[in-house]
Amino acid sequence: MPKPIYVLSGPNLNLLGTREPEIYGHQTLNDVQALCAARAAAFGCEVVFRQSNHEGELVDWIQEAREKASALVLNPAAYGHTSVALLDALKMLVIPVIECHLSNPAAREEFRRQTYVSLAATGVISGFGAASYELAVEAAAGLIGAAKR
Ligand code: CA2
Repeated sequence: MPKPIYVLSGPNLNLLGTREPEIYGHQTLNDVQALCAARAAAFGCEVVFRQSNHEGELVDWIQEAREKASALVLNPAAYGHTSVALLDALKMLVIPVIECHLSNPAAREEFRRQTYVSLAATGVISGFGAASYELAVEAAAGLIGAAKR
């Protein structure tokens, strides 16, 4: 089995499913975790699934992914729009990086239309709700050469 696919989520996503369901859907982050694990398993892969409200903790996990992950799926949440620290950490990775968003930030407020993370991402998947994560895991599996079982 390849190294796990790291799936990291940024601030406030621990509250997913509790508000703004018209934008973010009804599923909780636990539901999203189960979907990611199932999609990875279909490709013979595992996920390490974590969420943090703290920028530095996300930086630590991105650094950890350099050694321990085969690919990284990252929903940076609001830090995507603000954090040069996340961008700098991502630039040190040689593994595929899939940026993922539940909503489609490009169709929302002006301040959401760009992310620093995109500058270091292999690709971006946005706007499909929880399925954005599943699609991102599938993309990551494809990029590391994992075949569907
Ligand atoms: O669409 C996404 O996944 C976002 O990354 C979500 C962020 C937002 O700042 C980005 O522009 C787009 C916000 C996450 C807020 O977390 C929630 C907490 C409770 C219910 C719903 C979302």
